[in-house]
Amino acid sequence: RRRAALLLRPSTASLRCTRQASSLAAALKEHAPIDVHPEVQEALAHGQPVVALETTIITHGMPYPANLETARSVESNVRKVGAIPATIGLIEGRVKIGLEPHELERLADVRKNTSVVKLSRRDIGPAIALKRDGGTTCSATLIFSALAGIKVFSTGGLGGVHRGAETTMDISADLHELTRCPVGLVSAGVKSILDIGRTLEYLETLGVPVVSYGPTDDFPAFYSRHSGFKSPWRIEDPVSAARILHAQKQFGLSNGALFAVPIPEAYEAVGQELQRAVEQAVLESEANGMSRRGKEATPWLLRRVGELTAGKSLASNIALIENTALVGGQIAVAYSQLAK
Ligand code: PSU
Ligand code: MN
Repeated sequence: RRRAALLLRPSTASLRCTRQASSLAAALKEHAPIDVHPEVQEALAHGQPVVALETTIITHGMPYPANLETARSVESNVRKVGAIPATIGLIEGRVKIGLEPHELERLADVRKNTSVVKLSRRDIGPAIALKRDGGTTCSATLIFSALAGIKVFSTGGLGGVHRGAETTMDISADLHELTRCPVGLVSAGVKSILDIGRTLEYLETLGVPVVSYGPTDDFPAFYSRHSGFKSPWRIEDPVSAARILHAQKQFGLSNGALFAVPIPEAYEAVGQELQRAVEQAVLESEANGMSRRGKEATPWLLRRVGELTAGKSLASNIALIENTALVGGQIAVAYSQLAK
C-alpha cells in the first residue's frame, strides 16, 4: 500500500495520468490486495513506456524450465527496445503488477507449485479470496493492465472462438475483455487450435479493431504467417499502432485493439507441419471429450501438439512470443512519445 500511495501525491507526473491513477487509487482505497512493482510504478508515474506480460503461458502453456527461460527472455526483449516489462500474476491472493524474480520462479515451477490456477475474469474474485497463486490469461491481464494504466500488452496468442463452439459454446473471455480494456494487445494472431474465421467475426461484432502488423494484411495463425483470413486493417510501424490507441483514447472508447504480428519467416516452414499436428490434436480432443472440459481444453491441446511434434511447437511458440515482446515494446515507446 505504501508503494502505490506515492502515485496519489499530486505531482506533475501523476496529474498527467490522473485517469489511470484514479482506478488504481480507487482499488487501493478499498484496500485491494495489489502490489505495483516500484520500477513499473515509477515508469507509469512519469509517462514512460511499460509493456504488460501475461502468466498463463508460463503456468499452463509451456513446460518447465522453458517457461521460466521464456518469461525472462521476453522481459529482456521489452527492455532492449526501451520499455519496462510488467509481468502480471497472482501470488497468495495478491495481484502483482510486475513480478520479482523469485515470484516468477514460483509461478513457473509447476513441479512444486501444482495448485496454481489459470485466471480468467470469472476466477479473479474466488482466487483472491482463497489466497491462491494464479497465472493471468489475456482476459485477466487486460483487466489489471487497464487498472494500472498500462497501454500495451504483449503475448503469444489471444483466446477466441473454439472449433465446434456452435455446440460447446466455448468462446474465450479474452474477446469480451478487449471491449472493456483500452489496451493494445500484441499477439501472433489467435491460437491455431481455434476457429479463426468465427473469432474474427466475433471481434467485429464486439467492435474490436484487428490490425495486421507487417508486410501483408493476412491475419496470422500463430505458428504460421497465414491463416487464409484477412485483417480489416494493416500497419507496418509502431507509430501507427500508437496512433490507433491514442485516437481511441481521445474519443473515450472503452475498447482495446488487437495487433497481429506474424511469426518470424524462419519458422514458416515448420509452421505448416505444426498446423497438421494441431488438426490432429483438435480431432482427438473432440473424440476424448477434452474439448468439452472448459478451461482445461487449451492447455491440453497445447501439450498434445508439443507431444505430436516432438517439441517443435515449443521453439516456434518461444520465437513468436519473443517477437511480439519486441513489437509491443516499440509500440509502448511510440505511445509514450505521442501522449507527451
Ligand atoms: N495461447 C497459447 N498458450 C496459452 C494461451 C494462449 O499459445 O497458454 C492462454 C492465454 O493466456 C489465453 C488463454 O488468454 O490461453 C485462453 O484460454 P481459454 O481459451 O480457456 O480462454
Ligand atoms: Mn474456454
